[in-house]
Amino acid sequence: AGVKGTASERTFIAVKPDGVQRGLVGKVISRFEERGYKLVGLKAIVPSKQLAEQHYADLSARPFFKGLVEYMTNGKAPVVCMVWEGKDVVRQGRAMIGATNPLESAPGTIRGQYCVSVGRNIIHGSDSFESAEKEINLWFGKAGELIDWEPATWGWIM
Ligand code: 3AN
Repeated sequence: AGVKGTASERTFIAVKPDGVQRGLVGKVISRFEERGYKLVGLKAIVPSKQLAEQHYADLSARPFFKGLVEYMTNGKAPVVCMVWEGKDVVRQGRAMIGATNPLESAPGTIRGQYCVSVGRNIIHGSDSFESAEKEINLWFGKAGELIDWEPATWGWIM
């Protein structure tokens, strides 16, 4: 996940199947691009049950876990997986996404603008640098899937 606190910090962001169904992939990408972040990985996949269970392992004891895994993996739409890079991107990503509880997600945030249900909250973002490392490895484990590149604007942003 790059180096924490530097311009090389990385986070894992995923538009979940409800966000893909609702045509919000472009909006999510635009928000991160316009903020000044760099897209270093992108793919659409229907995750295996094993992958979804590993991703949400911390929630395995929760009553909604089974339904959550089913909704992530049923193939009614893919999950659009991304890795974004830039200064403080883990914490900024969470701030841009907004709170998990829809009643607490501020109107300017992604969730605050586009959703009302906690079980259909369109987007995932790593909640810490350590989670980002784990999730990037989990979803983008294969060599060559992440691209190091230098945007012409980088020096004007970071
Ligand atoms: P966040 O996605 O903001 O990090 P977590 O890690 O507490 O929040 O929850 C992960 C995902 O589990 C949520 N994005 C949501 O899809 C689902 N989820 C969380 N709480 C509930 C709930 N009470 N009922 C249904 N689904 C939930």
